[in-house]
Amino acid sequence: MSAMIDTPVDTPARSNEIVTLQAHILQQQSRYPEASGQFSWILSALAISAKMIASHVRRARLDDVLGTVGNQNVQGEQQQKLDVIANDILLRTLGGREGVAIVASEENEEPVILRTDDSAERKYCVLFDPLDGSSNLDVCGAVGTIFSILRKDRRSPDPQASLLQCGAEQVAAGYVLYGSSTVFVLTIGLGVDMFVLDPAYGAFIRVARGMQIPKTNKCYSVNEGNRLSFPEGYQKYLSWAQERGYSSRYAGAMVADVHRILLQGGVFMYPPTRKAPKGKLRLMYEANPMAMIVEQAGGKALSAPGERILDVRPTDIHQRVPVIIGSSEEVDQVAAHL
Ligand code: AHM
Ligand code: MG
Repeated sequence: MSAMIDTPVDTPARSNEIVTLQAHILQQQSRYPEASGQFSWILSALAISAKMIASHVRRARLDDVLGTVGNQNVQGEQQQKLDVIANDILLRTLGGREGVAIVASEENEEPVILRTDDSAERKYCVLFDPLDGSSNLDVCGAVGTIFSILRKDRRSPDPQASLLQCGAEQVAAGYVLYGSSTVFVLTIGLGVDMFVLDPAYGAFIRVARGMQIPKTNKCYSVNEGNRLSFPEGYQKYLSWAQERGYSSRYAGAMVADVHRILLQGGVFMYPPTRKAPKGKLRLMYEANPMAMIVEQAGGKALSAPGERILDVRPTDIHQRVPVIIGSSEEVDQVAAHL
């Protein structure tokens, strides 16, 4: 367990503990004696989904599920076969959890209303991108799942309207990176913790607590092929960074790019382009959860200078937003050029 990063709350005697994601969730739940356990059940559904999707990703070529199914999703993009499989897994695991009222996915035009009864129990909305960066699959590149959890607004008569909350209202957010190992990164608003799937035991093991993004790192992550169609400020920033010897790293999957930045620092951007004047990334299930994780780790996440992603008021569950996210000083540098 030498990779374990401990927060000051761990005594030396406890730092050698082996803690699974399941045990971690129960530990967190025990801090809230009034908790019904519904929220923990939702996290456990996400954990089992992650294991199932990881297994499908590993076998994608063997099972011949690469490529597209010939449909377009609501964004007008080709759905990959594994996009559909991952979406189905999440809908089925979350569907069995009493605490989930509504799920909304990148792959479904309309949110799925699972439960409308307004019992005294608190209910949650779960939003997700089941397989982010899925075009990487055909070349064995990294892909990921991103999720965001909101409280269902009991006062709202329209169940869909209760989804349209600012990212600052999220009660939890996370992502799963299917890379050289399967990594589960989670925040419930008490810092950021990281778990790695041990394939020998089929369990996510906690490897880092209270993660902090380095304040600075001379590295940017952006699709530079679009440079000439970025607003001028972004182009000036790129020239500024290149003059100062910055490195460029771009995986084509936001989960992989943001994960690198969480560990090593730097800035990830998806600016407005001529083709996508509001940027490409989706606010509710890509930008918001990543912004919560990055802020919880001491970084910054902006949609424009002075505009926190987490404060953007949504009007549509599939709306897009420009993204500048990462180390605080690197995000400030981008914003200063805009
Ligand atoms: P997707 O959810 O349809 O896979 O699209 C999102 C992905 C991000 O993961 C990634 O950062 C971006 O699209 C890459 O887009 P581009 O190919 O335009 O650079
Ligand atoms: Mg995506």
